[in-house]
Amino acid sequence: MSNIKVAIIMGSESDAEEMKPASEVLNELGIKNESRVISAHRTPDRLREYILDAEKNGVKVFIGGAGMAAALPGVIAAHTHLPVLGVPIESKSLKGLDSLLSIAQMPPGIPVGTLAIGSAGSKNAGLLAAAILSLSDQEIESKLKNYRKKQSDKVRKDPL
Ligand code: RP5
Repeated sequence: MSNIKVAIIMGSESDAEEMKPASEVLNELGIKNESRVISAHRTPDRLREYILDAEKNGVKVFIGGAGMAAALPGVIAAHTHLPVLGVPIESKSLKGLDSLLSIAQMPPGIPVGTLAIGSAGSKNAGLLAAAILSLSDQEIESKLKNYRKKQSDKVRKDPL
């Protein structure tokens, strides 16, 4: 892992499509990131090792995407003091409400910043990671401001 600032971890390969907007927006802002499939319950040892290595190698923000019981973001947060952003994956049976409540309802002491369900949350997790990095990186700050300006400029001013 070299120069990677944001580590995106998802619980299953089946989460990849919904998690893609996070890496896309980070790439657009020129922020190095890497996406991995590591499950909190199927590969717990691999998860712990990855988080500890990532911290040592200079990762600053973790994004965790998971569905159903969605323990992953909380387990990431258990292993690091760095900011962890959680993306609830839209599950089949409960449409992601299960994942949302699991990720948002962290007991006090170990926080996970919880985003919206699915690809909207994933994109916002990427943008929020960029905002966190912008606190100590002027280049990211200016790219993020420019991204926001372009977004504002696209909103129609004339009446429909
Ligand atoms: C969670 O269980 C994953 O994040 C995924 O959203 C869900 C189902 O996983 P698969 O059975 O599709 O691998 O751990």
